[in-house]
Amino acid sequence: MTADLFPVPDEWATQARIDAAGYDRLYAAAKDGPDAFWLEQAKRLDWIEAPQKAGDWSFDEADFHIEWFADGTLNAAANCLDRHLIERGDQVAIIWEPDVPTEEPRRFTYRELHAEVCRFANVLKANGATKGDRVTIYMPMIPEAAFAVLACARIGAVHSVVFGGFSADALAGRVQDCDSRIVVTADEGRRGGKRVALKACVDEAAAQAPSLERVIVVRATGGDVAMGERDVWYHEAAAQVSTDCPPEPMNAEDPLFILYTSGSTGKPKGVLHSTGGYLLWASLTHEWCFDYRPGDVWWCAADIGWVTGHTYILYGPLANGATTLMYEGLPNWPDASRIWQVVDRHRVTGLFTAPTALRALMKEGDAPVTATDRSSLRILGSVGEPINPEAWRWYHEVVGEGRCPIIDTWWQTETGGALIAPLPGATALKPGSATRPLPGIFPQLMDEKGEVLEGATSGNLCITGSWPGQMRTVWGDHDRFFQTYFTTYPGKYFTGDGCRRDEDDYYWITGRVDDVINVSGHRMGTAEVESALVLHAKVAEAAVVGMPHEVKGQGIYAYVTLNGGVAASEELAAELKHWVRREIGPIATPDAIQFAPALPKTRSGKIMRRILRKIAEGDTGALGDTSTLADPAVVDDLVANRVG
Ligand code: 6R9
Repeated sequence: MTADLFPVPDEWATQARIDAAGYDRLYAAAKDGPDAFWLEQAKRLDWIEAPQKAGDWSFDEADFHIEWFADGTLNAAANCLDRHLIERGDQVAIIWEPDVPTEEPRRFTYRELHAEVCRFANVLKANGATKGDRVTIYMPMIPEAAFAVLACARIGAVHSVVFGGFSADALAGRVQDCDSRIVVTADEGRRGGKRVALKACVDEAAAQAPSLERVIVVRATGGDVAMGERDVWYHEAAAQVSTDCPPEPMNAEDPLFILYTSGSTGKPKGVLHSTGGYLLWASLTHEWCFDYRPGDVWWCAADIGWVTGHTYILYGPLANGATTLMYEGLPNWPDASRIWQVVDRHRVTGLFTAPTALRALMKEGDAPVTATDRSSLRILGSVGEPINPEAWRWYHEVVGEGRCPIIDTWWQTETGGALIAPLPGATALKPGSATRPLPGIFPQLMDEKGEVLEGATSGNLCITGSWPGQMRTVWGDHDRFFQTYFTTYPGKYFTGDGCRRDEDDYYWITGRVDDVINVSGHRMGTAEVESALVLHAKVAEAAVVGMPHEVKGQGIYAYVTLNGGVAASEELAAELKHWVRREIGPIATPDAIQFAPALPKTRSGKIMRRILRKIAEGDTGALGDTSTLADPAVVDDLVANRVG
């Protein structure tokens, strides 16, 4: 397969921070002298005690450990705020664009943001939060969400941001898992003109989360909420505290945050990131990949409930002293021009979004794009799922008018920041490829037998060594961390992704090879959806697989076996979709439900997901070997009654 090559334009090669030779130099330096390389890179952070040690790690079972800059001391919030005050105290740090376009944006300079964060930190302290405590943040995309995150970092509390679209049950599980005593929330959220009752969800979650003692409520919409014993209005508490709050000195290895993410088995895992290594990776990759320079207006159009929001709305840009835009709403509301209108309104220079958003916008045609100016745009990024070449080209040609490099960044919650991505001044682009590994990243492709594959080939993507932004553990379950990522291919970090490497050593991520599906760029464990389904009184058994979806990338296809005597019906299918939505959240809503008298199982009782995937994909002519099935006739029924 030959793909088009988009060489680095001359003006990029000459003006970007890193050109092709620069990339080669950095890559070689990180490989040949990692300690010196990383200690040098670490100087971009402001250390209270500068580290003398770089990486100290082993992926082997006998000696498993991962540490970076372990003798260094710093504070992440001070790196994002205090150190900018002298040089750029009056520069805008955060631009907040409201859901409703007729409302005024809000802007916070570094000085103002510093004061707001200190105030928030003092409110947390006044409510008992101390270093090491876990604080759950369940917020809409309002500035106070950023204040809360940075306030935790300032006092050394570990934040756990839970996406505002998750249900009360999902929230309760996450609060309990890390024993949060404090939840920060808002009365309501707003998105696309609709309101989300966040505080009411917290109340519901509290009933199942005995660790929860205090709920700090930001008044965002002014909507009616019930305030009880454990609840505190943020604005009332804020009026009682000062804006003076010294940053807590933290060891580089002290935890900065937990972020729950879906895996192939069990409940979502609390991915834990460190203070020093994570912050360095966030700052470095934001500069490398997006050629960040002073004066840029950077817009990462993610939600802070996902890792992309953590790294590229907050920590990376703010550590670099950038102006970062935070948007409350949806890219296509009130109409398909909105995202480009926001670009024009704030003269955005760099935009970072997901293929699913691009595909949805693409369907509306070019007119909503071309009706806008977009001349401020210099660079365009993509993240969250493989970008199909058609969407890539549209992004490049229609949105960027051929002028802006497309930076397709491959990474994961676990990796902290981008690992495989082009550098705009260094890397020729191929539509659909995340291109080349960043300096310090050593990928390997493996076959099913555990052999390393060389050259142009396809296999399972591993990373052979550690990098500063790597997760440090699964909260409360270090063994699960080791088992999940380091046992499939001993001595290597296994990503869970499949990947092709071409003759130019370019990497093409093909998607998950485990039971994780990627719906609109959001990770969803099929096991989670299955557990939600079987909680319903009428459901005996459920198996969930991904299916191709034009806009979402993957959709959720659920096979459901009903309890004896229960009749299948359209109404029941709708009820089950609603049920899952309530149990987990709207992003988990199945796109298709097929009622099945039985599921295809091996004689040992294992569900043959391979067959279920094929049927969901509509690829029923190539089901492969079904001879190991306990009852091959089951498959005929499934094929005959496929939904869609
Ligand atoms: C950052 C983020 C991680 C999974 C990852 C992979 C997929 C992310 C991608 C991509 C192809 C890209 N993924 N970026 N696949 N090209 N540029 O999305 O983190 O939510 O943890 O998801 O997303 O499958 O393993 P997370």
